[in-house]
Formats: sequence, structure tokens, C-alpha cells
Amino acid sequence: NTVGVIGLGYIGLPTAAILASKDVKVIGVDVSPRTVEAVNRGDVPFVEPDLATYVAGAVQQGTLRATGTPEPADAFIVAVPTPFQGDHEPDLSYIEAAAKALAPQLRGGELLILESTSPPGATQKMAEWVLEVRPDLSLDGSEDRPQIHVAHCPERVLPGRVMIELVTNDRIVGGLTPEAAQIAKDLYAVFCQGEILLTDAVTAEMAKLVENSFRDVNIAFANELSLISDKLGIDVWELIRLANHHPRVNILQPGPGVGGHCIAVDPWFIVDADPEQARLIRTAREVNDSKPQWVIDQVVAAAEGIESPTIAALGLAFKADIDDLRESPARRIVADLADRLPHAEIVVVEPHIETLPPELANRRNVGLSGLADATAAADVIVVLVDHTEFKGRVTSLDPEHAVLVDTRGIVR
Ligand code: SAJ
Repeated sequence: NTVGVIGLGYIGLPTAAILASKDVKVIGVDVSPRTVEAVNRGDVPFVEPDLATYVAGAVQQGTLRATGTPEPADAFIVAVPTPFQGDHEPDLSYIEAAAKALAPQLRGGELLILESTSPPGATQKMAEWVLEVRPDLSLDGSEDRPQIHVAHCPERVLPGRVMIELVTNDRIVGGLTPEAAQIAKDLYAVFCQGEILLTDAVTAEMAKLVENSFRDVNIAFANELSLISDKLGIDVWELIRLANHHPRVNILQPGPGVGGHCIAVDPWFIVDADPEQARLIRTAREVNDSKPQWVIDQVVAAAEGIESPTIAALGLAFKADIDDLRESPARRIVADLADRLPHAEIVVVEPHIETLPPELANRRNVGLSGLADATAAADVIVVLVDHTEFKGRVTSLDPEHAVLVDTRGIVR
């Protein structure tokens, strides 16, 4: 059996590599020549624990190779980006391009899986794009036209644990037909040890979006509590810790905003699908998206009256103990502070990186430093990420010496 994986990014490449490690012949397809060359050398163009070992092994065994255009295969897995555009409308252009690129390779009988996180109806849409190019095929074998089997199998792996969670997580498989779901299940069973649950395509699409929206709404609740607590002069971390002693209460943690490329994006797909009724989901997004501005205002207020303040910003990553800076609220907060306070010196402490990202590196008033130096010199300390390295090391600060804005509650 041969599987074509379209899109060799954070999800496509791990999936291709794990299938190839199970002796499935995998042809990885990517529009970036850099990615294609890297994979064919046995290299990985981004950091994910253990992935490099899998890729190098599979390329050496001859079970994985990469190319720029799709080739015939028994199954195709589409794992391309689904960003949003304009007023948070899903942009399916990458799915459309992938569908139209693989369509000419179909002979009939193939399995076609959409893995990208997608708005409801995207799997059906992908099938329609394929049939536009190939009106000689069908989804149900009607009029004696050869059939293709189309399903949606959203990924749910946590960055940093991808190679483990690909194997151990339960998996939802939604078919445009029950037969398509069953055939897709057989493919995932090659490497997935979790339960594989069958449903229809739209339910599978929504399940993925709902999982991330659940988390977003609950983080928004915590973030809203942090604003109310600030106004009432109480410690939100103590408040949540106490409330969570109730056997049926489990409040998440407030922070400087919600980052990453999933939780801050996926809820908008539900809002776009039903703007009138998705009121809570939209409000949660707005609450979380407005949190960075609130943090910026707090830091600006703390620095007021100091002629050329030094601000220590602890953390740039989008969450604790990773080096991933994409869609990070901390990064946005530091950039905005540099604009708002041109006379301040902002000293960033981020133990997981060696150089600042470009938009911060070329600013005159932003630099990178170690924790001890940064906090010793600071007039204001803003904690943006709860990295393990910071815990217990910011506690002993003298409040007379610096004002503390702790968005993660690590200082007790
Ligand atoms: N955050 C808080 N407070 C919390 C928990 C998280 O402010 O109590 C913030 C984090 O700091 C971060 C953001 O939320 O900025 C997202 O972090 P996360 O750890 O909640 O999630 P991701 O984006 O790393 O991964 C999520 C996971 N989804 C769920 O847990 C429901 C993962 O399983 C998905 O596969 C992934 O999204 C995805 O690709 O969709």
C-alpha cells in the first residue's frame, strides 16, 4: 500500500514518518522545495522531539521520500494549513489547491483523508473540488462511475509530544459515507493504539473545533476572573485555588492571553458557521484576545513617573517550557511595550531561545538577557510565561525595588 501525504508540516510530516516506520510506502508532497530537499536528506525543517529519528530512519529504509507534486497512491492524507482571513473567515485555499493537485492522480477506489483542522463542511467541499477536476469519479459509485472514499480525521496531538500522542491518543474518523470511515479507520489502525471512533464528516470536523473551543471558553472564564479580581483587590490565583476545592469545579489558569496556532483560531470557525448563535464562543475569543492589551496597560501604568524605566519581560514563548514563539501573546506584548514606551529599556528573558525574533531584534530598546541580570536592573518585572526556570526564582524580589506584574501567578 502506498500513501501520499500532502503537506509536510507540523502534522503531515510526523504522520508520514510514523506510517513509513510501519513499512507503509509513503510519498510526502510539499510545495516548498526546501522542505522536500530536507526530508529527502533525512532532515526535519522544525523542532519536534523524536521526529528527526523517525524521518532519518524511514528515508534510509526507503519507505519515505518527498516530492513537489502528488503521485498515484492508494490513499492520500491532506494536512495543509487552514488559516483565517479578513473578519475571521476560514481560508480553504490550501485545501482546494491540494484537492485539485491530487485529483489527476486518482484511478478510482482511493481513500482521501482531510486531516487539517477545518470548518464544518470542508471535507464535503474538498470532495467537490476533486470531482470538479474528475467528473468521471463519484463518492457513492452511482452511474457506474468509479468511487473515491473521503473522510475527515482531525489530529489532536500536543506540540512537543507529537510522536507519542500520534500513537496513544484516541482518534475521531468521520466519513462522507460509512464505508469511507471504515476504510480510513483501517489505515489509522496501522499506527494508532488509541480507540478509533467512527462518525460522519461534519461531526468529526465539529468535534475537533469544539475541543479547542472548550479550552478557549474556560481560559476566557479564568481571564475574566483575573480582571474582576484585580478590580476587587483580591488574588485571582488564591481565588481559583480555593474554588477548585469544590468537587465539581475546575477553573483553568489566567494568563497574558491565548497563543498557539489552534486554540486562538479554531473557535472562529464555529463562529463563522453560525455567527448569530455562537455568542459565548465569540465572546470568549474576544475576552482572550483583549487580555494582552490589559497587560500592556498595567505595565505602562507601573512604569509611569519613572524617567527611563527598565522593564524585565520574563518569557516570550506561547506557553511554558517550549521554544515555540508562534502566535505568542508575550511576543506581542513586548513589541507593543517597545512602541508605547520608547524611553524604556525592555530586557527580555527567554531561556529557550538564543536570538530575539526579527521584529524585536531590530528595535533599539529591546534586548535579551539572563534572569538574574534582568530582574536586578528592573523597575518593572512582567511575568509572561510560567517557565519552570522562573518558578521559585522571582519569589524573593524586594517589592520596593521593582513593581511586579505577574500574568501567570508564579510569584507567591
Ligand atoms: N493557557 C492559559 N491557561 C490555561 C491553559 C492554557 O492561558 O489554563 C494558554 C497557554 O498559555 C497557551 C494557550 O492557552 O498560550 C494554548 O495552550 P494549550 O496548552 O492549551 O494548547 P495548545 O495550543 O498547545 O494545543 C491544543 C491542544 N488542545 C486541547 O488541549 C483541547 C492539543 O491537544 C491540540 O491538538 C492542539 O491545540 C491543536 O493542534 O489543535
